[in-house]
Amino acid sequence: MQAPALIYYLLLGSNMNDPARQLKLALQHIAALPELRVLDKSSLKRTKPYGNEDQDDFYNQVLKLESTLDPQTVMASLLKIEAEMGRQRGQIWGPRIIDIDILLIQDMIIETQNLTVPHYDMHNRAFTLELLCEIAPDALHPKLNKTISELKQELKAHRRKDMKPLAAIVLAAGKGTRMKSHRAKVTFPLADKAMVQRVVNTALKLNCTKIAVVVGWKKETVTAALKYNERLTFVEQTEQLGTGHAVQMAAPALKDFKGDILILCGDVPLLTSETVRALYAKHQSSGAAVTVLTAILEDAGRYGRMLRDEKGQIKGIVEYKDATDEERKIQEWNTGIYCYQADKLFGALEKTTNHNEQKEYYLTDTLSILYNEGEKVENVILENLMEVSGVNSQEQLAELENIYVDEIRKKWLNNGVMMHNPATIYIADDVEIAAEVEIGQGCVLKGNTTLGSDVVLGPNCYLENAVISKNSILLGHNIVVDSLIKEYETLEFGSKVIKEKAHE
Ligand code: PH2
Ligand code: MG
Ligand code: MG
Repeated sequence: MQAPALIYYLLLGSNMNDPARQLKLALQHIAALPELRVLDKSSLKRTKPYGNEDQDDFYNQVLKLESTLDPQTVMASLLKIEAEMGRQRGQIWGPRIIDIDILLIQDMIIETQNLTVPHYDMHNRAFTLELLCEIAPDALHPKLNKTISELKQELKAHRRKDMKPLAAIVLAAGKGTRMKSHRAKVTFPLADKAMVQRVVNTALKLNCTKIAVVVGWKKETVTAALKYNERLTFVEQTEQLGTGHAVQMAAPALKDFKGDILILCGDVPLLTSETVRALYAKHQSSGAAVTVLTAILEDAGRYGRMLRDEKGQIKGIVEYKDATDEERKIQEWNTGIYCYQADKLFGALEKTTNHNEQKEYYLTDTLSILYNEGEKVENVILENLMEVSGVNSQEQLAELENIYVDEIRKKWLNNGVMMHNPATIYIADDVEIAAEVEIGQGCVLKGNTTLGSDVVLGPNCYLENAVISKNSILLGHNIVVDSLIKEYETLEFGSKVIKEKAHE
């Protein structure tokens, strides 16, 4: 007897190699599968990357299928199409040529190792609900017991309630004299990405709708160091008159902006989005005019000290150079990372003066100004001081890079990757490595490189945007750039594969 046909909804996604064309190809492959019929499809839309905001935009489309095949068999066919089209397994959040996700299969709930239906996260993704709603507004999400159009409405309402708009001002105008270089400091790379790019990425991860980068010294090189993003704007500070003055330069660019503003530093590259999110959460829940990230050290060196009133509330910050001996004993210091209500920030900045030791307009003075106006000043104390280590010299940059790359290596070592003399191995942050991979001494893995399972890299291989499919062996001293190595391939000692574009 013929099994009854099941209704499937799939989401196709791509953000590589002409994604719209990849989706058309995928649709053809799917339509050609036996015992399966394409009944309907949504429009094909360009969408902002979800989860990994510094990637290129995706294209997405939803399909409605009918098939008498069982879910596992359909899933296996879809995975085969992904593989044939050049998708590497293990590429989870990286850019992908094609991603085919099963969203719904009728009202089934399936939770096995290979297949989770409904898709585990579909109710949180606006682009998924948007497209699915075009062709199946009344389909039911069997776990949440809500229709697609209800889920879509809910997500929208949730967003509106939660999200006062957020913007960021990134301070990137300084020269960085102690780098002893003609280059602008924030353009120096830390693990292959300009420091200022890392800071901008953090702002992007927080969904900042506008990011104003304050540039000055060698401004063209700072602009050029940043990947284009429509949320970025550049404002110029022509004279170095202090942090308050620098932030004020962004006022015209943000004059219509009503919401909160993060202040980030272009030379503090390792601040994590989790920390900034915690700062922002405290800022919102407390209703403060400003919330500052502070830290504690027995001897806080030359950092600005936090001043508190008798009730323990922050009442201001005194810069080290202006501080008395008594104040210099204070252990709590200002990291220079803040979240402000936009109008309070620019209001307070207008009231700052340069009557201080350095004849500068200090951003830090806004805290006492707001406190004296009866505004709430809040803080979050940071534990991991590495995150706010600024870079002032080549030595500090090298130190931070070392720490950062070491964390990446540890992550992969703890995921089943074997490394010979790990300290000599370089792995960039967007690299993906399957378990059971062996990496020889001195290997360099850059860009969007992926290693499939059971790959062996001999010593001193250089890989950049390389896809090394599972079970391949690179004997040693190999170079692979912008290329794909097929499954079970062996590269002889010293052989090179360069820019023979993968999948084309
Ligand atoms: N898929 C992901 C992660 N992020 N973003 C967009 N816009 N579209 C996707 O299909 C997508 C994504 C992993 O499944
Ligand atoms: Mg997906
Ligand atoms: Mg998938």
